[in-house]
Amino acid sequence: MRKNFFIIISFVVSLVVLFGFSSCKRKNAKAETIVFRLAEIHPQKYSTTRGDQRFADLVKERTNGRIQIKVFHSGQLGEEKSIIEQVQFGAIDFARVSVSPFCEFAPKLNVFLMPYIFRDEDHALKVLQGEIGDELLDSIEGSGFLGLGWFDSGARNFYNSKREIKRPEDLKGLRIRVQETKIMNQLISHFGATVIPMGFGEVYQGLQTNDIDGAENNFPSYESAGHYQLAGFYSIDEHFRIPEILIASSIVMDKLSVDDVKTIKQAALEAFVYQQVEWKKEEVRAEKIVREYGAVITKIDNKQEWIDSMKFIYEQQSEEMQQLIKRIQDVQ
Ligand code: GTR
Repeated sequence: MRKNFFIIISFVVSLVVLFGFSSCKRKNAKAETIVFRLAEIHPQKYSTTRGDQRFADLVKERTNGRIQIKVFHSGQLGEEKSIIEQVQFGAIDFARVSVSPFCEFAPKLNVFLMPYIFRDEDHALKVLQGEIGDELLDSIEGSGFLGLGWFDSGARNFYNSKREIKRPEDLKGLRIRVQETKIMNQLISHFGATVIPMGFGEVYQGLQTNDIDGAENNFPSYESAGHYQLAGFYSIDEHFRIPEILIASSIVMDKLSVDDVKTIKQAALEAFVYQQVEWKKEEVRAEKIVREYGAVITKIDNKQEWIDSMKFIYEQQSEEMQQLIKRIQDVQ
């Protein structure tokens, strides 16, 4: 009887030990590989998506496969605004988004929504890769995000289905889709256009159903989303150069070691260098496609007139913003 009692006890103990060990092994196995999700609204072939993938590959390589990032492209995880919210509460780990919808969460970045803030592409890249770019990335911390790096997005231009836009007043009466951000709204409605905020993924349909007459974007977005087939008047006025940003969720990043975060940041910087080169090629390729399709591409004659017509936005900015603007303008 006593012997049987001991056999039962030792059986139970070994079961407990065995179970404990295997579950502990499972936990370790889980800690070994972490799989994160990165949200991207552009299709797989687009340069930002390829930049995201380069970032993911570098992280995987440098952590020996321990940290894996799966890129969900083509808006599989939703439109940018909702992606950003999900990153903030940790439901999505990483995202590549335009700075415009992100400004609401990181107000200093509104500086990139100042029209004609950059003289040209080189000026923009110098700022993003320099002290100011780093400072602005750091300014995001504390808002639920970690700013990892910038991607290039060139210049945004107006396009529509009705007529050529040569002067700011030609925008009058048009229904123009805008990104969901205050400054853009304010700026475009100033010219007598009706602004219609909507997600990027809805623009094609908006043009098709005539809910909107046009929008504004760079050549690659105009081309890859097929907008050129429905809104064939594209005017190169270059009113905005709004960068793209790679963000991570602080909730998620706080669980990683300092070394892992360092690896992730470094990978993002290298992905930026790669994407910049790809971006230049993509701009040329996209412009060629839309021209060949027969879109009417108008190079505006008097850029100064456009610059002057948008100056009022600068005057409305706070003292702190004015200083930041000046620092950016002073970068040579
Ligand atoms: C593109 C940008 C997208 C998105 C889009 C838009 O240039 O790459 O992330 O923000 O513009 O207009 O919504």
